[in-house]
Amino acid sequence: MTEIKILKNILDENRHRADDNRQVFNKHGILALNFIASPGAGKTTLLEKTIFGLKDRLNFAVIEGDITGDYDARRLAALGIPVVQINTEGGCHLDAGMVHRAYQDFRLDKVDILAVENVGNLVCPAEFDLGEAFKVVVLSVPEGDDKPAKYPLIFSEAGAVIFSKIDLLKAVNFGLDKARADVRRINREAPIFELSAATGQGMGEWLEWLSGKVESMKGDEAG
Ligand SMILES: Nc1nc2c(ncn2[C@@H]2O[C@H](COP(=O)(O)OP(=O)(O)OP(=O)(O)O)[C@@H](O)[C@H]2O)c(=O)[nH]1
Ligand SMILES: [Mg+2]
Repeated sequence: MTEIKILKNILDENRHRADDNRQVFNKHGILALNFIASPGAGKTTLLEKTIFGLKDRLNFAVIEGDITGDYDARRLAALGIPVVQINTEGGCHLDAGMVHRAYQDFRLDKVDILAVENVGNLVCPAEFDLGEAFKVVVLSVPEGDDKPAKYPLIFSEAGAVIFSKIDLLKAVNFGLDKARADVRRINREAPIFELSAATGQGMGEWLEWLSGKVESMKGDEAG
């Protein structure tokens, strides 16, 4: 029983901090996104291509979550945007407190989209709200079309789902219809994008949808 209480306290405290983060992001008109996927699903590559595609129109900042090292942070900093690396030193997810400390380094009035790349993991990050507007859950097709059915919690929480590495579809025998239907059973709302950050296929639709989200958020503020 004690263990259950401790976990509840951790999650309650995280929720309060996440609400504080959300207030800060809203105050500054920032669309905060929490990118979640298995290791190697293509989060950083997708972020590189997303930032490259929109950076003339929108200002990005990135918080990179990794167990150790700063490989991904260096890849994204090469695009000339502000990046903060968090190392969890073994932890399998980011929490709202870590994100709070990380964004102190940014000039928030200059940020339109704050992208958080969570630690590669399809399970642990599901429980920890960071204060994001929504979670972007990325499933690369080599991982298999059964993953939405096997890891339903994270797909149920997604504000957008991306089937990535679609260029590998034929080679890995991923059933798009099955995966789509399984996501829909779990999550009625989230748009599902099918794209390849490597070839650019499907990227246009994702970028258009994302910039529309920023516009509607800024519109809500003005109104
Ligand atoms: N074929 C193909 N390969 C891709 C695509 N996107 C990423 N990759 C490759 O997949 C591998 C992992 O990509 P990353 O972007 O580093 O994946 P990640 O999810 O950020 O990985 P972690 O941060 O370590 O969890 C790299 O070798 C990429 O080149 C894609 O659209 N198609
Ligand atoms: Mg990465």
